[in-house]
Amino acid sequence: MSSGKHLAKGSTPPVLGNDGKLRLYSMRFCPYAQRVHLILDAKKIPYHTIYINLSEKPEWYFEKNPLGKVPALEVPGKSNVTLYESLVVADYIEEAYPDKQRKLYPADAFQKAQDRILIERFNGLVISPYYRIMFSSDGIPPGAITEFGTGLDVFEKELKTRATPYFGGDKPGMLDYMIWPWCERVDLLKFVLGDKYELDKERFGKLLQWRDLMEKDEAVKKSFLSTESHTKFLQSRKAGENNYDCVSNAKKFRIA
Ligand SMILES: N[C@@H](CCC(=O)N[C@@H](CS)C(=O)NCC(=O)O)C(=O)O
Repeated sequence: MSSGKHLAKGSTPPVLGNDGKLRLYSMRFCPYAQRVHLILDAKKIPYHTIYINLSEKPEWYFEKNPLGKVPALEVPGKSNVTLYESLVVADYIEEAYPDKQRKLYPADAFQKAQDRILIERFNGLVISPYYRIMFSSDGIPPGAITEFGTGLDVFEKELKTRATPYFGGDKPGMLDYMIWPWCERVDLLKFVLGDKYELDKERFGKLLQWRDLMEKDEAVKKSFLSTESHTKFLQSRKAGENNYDCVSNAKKFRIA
């Protein structure tokens, strides 16, 4: 699988055969699902991708994830029970595939805990104001833009303190990949804040350098979508259409 189309109500569950590969239920524009693509791609673990139409969810999908959300991961040998919640799934993959040479958390338990804290904090500091700017129905809530900048300040400062190109050191690690999907989408703010909006080059100098480096990372490239592609989907979402198949699939997202 997959044909690349997002499966909808009335579809039948895909038949994939027993090839031992993981199966990732995803949606092409979902940043939470992208987290799991990034981890699987960074660790070079083969997997199938099954895209789900989240506006018209297939009836069978609730057996995969009772919450009806993506991502969900099906593990061979553990039939019909899937794992969901992006951070839980990412941690599972890291622990279940220790033999893969690429370790994404620091070996030191204290440093690992610090990275976990930052991953959790990213939610309130950055993701939450981002969504309030992008999707509030009655205009941009007061303070949301300031809050978004203050949230990014924490990560700018952290990169400065670490004095490494990536949060993970010389290569991206779990923290880099868990925050990346929203950083890929920062320029989408132009959609609501106007074309002139961009991150302040001085205030966010380290983060901008990091963003350029991340775009060249092999795992990032596999799931990367340009601002133009994200904008296409956003426009369809704002028009109430949610056109999940608006960008040709084969080029940008891996199809197993
Ligand atoms: N906390 C979840 C969030 C996942 C999530 O909200 N996914 C969205 C798509 S980006 C979804 O499936 N929405 C469908 C719905 O809520 O019904 C995670 O980290 O995996």
